[in-house]
This record gives sequence, C-alpha cells and structure tokens, in this order.
Amino acid sequence: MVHLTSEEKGSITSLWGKVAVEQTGAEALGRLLIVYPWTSRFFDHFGDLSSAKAVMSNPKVQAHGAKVLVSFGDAVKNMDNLKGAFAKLSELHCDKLHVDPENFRLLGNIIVICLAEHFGKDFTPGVQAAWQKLVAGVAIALGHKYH
Ligand code: HNI
Repeated sequence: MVHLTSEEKGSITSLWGKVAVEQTGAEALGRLLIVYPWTSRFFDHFGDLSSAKAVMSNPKVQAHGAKVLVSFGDAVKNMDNLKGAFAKLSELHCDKLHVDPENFRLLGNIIVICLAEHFGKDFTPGVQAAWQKLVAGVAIALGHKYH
C-alpha cells in the first residue's frame, strides 16, 4: 500500500479544495478515451466517441467523468483507508463491469496530467509526488477485490 507523509496529505487536501471536480473529471475521462482508445469499449452505450472532438463534447462522457472524480474525492477523505473506501466500487468494477484494473492506473495518470495542466507551477514536483502516490493507491484499492 502507499504511504503518504503528513506533509503530502496536507498538500493533497489543500490542492483538492481548489479543484473544479466535475469539470476536471470530464476532462480526464475524455482524455482517457482519446489517448487509450481501447478504453472506449466500456462505454459503447455512450453514443458518439468517433473523434477527439466528439468525445470531449459528449454529454454522457462529461457526466460520467464528473461522477468518477466526485467519487475519487472519497480517496482524499480516506487517505488512510483507501481499500475500505473503494471496496464496494472494486467489486462493482470487477464483477459487474469487468474493467481491467490496468485502466485504473491509466486514468490515475491522466488525472495527474489534468491537475498539472490546471495548476501550472503550483503543481510542484513534491505536490506531484503526493498525487502520484494517491492515484496509485486508488488503483490498488479499486483492484483489490479482483479474483
Ligand atoms: Ni468507474 C461506473 C468510479 C475508473 C468504467 N465508476 C462507475 C461509478 C463510479 C465509478 C462511482 C458509478 C457506480 C454506480 O453506478 O453505482 N471509476 C470510478 C473511480 C475510478 C473509476 C473512482 C478511478 C479513479 N471506471 C474507471 C475506469 C473505467 C471505468 C478506468 C474503464 C476504463 N465505471 C466504468 C463503467 C461504469 C463505471 C463502464 C458504468 C458506466 C455506466 O453508467 O454504464
């Protein structure tokens, strides 16, 4: 499991307070689908995903991306118990959705890229290190119930 220092926890919480969660979630999911096009197989019921423009303006992608990052917010509130916080979602993604857990790592990295773009020089290497640990921890937690 990942270990976050208290300084890293502090920088995660303070940055999260400034994140436009729904907008950043929409951005991150859209980028996931464009950068790793095979991930769109999970969202074939979302309508037009035929081009980068179609993906980014697709209201279902936007709404789902918002939902995913709002849910990611539980990680910020439960940094010491990510496995507990994501146990139910891990079961759902495994048993019902059959999402390969590698995709959680891909999305985590894209979330970091979106934060870096949004916060610019405030997203220092130290802040990035804290976030990379958190997204890695969430990916582990979401993959935890797989069998
Ligand atoms: Ni994910 C549904 C949270 C990553 C594919 N996902 C959800 C829901 C939440 C959620 C919350 C809604 C659950 C419900 O209806 O009860 N997903 C998260 C989180 C992450 C994540 C916190 C990682 C940070 N999901 C991913 C990834 C994929 C993914 C990487 C695939 C590439 N998720 C799905 C699919 C659904 C889903 C597919 C169902 C969508 C639908 O509405 O049909």
